[in-house]
Amino acid sequence: MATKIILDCDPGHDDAIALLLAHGSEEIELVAVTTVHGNQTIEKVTRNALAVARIAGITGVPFAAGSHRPLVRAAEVAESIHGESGLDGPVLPEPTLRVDERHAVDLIIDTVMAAEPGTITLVPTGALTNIALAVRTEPRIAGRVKEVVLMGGGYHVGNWSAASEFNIAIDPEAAHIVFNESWKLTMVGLDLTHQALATPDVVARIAAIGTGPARFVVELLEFFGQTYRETQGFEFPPVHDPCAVALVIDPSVMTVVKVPLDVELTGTLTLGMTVADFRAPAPADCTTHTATDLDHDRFWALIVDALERIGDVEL
Ligand SMILES: [Ca+2]
Repeated sequence: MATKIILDCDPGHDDAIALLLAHGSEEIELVAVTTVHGNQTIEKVTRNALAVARIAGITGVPFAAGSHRPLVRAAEVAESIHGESGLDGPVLPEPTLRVDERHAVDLIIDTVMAAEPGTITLVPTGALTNIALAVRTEPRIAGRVKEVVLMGGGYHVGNWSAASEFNIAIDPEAAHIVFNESWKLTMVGLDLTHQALATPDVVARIAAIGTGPARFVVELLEFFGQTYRETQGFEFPPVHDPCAVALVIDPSVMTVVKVPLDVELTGTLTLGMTVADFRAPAPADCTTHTATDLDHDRFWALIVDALERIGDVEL
């Protein structure tokens, strides 16, 4: 049976690919999409999510807009990576889906509380503001979700600072709430996602699919590749967010280890760092995990499969 997920995202080039992967996978049932400030403003990322829905042919799934800023800190956006629109590169169609009237936090709570316990997986690929607010508003969701599989953080690597990853760094307080909840949590961080490089052979395989959604992904990767080369010194861009979706589709696509994790809130150099304690075997009551090693070929095969299953979509 397909795993039901709520994708909480800030599209974002890699978020857009994560959305396509979730939609195109037989192993996933996308039950809601929620947006959060991050790569761009909430208005822009919500519009982008709806445009991707049209490109992918997603219908019948509620899309709700969420938090416009972090819990405590001033909002930051990643314009240097994702451009002025948050999804620069491809020409985006006008969205046809209308955004849900509910706030993302309410849609998350409604969806989890209405479902059978243990059936909904939360997949956050942006700042954790919505997820933190949802579990503070309705604490019972912590015991009702199946698990949280998030893209963010890293145990050795940072990108927004030397020690912190963007999604965690821009709202560390929210991340602290989410990492310290009682639910099972898996961090798919930069140590893992920096292995998910869109190498030229991968881009060629996607281009060869020849459909509208595949062309869209190639255009995303071209823009993303350029900004990653210019601002981060990467030869090929790491495609972060689909890694979290891939783990839900196929747990054998990466190695995951149980390890105590926490989020630094007071460091002067390390604010927003996700600290993993690898000193000893994790205690029995540890609920946090981190991904370590990616099967690169298997990962990209999942993306190609999903795009082939989506096929061509009439715009
Ligand atoms: Ca993202």
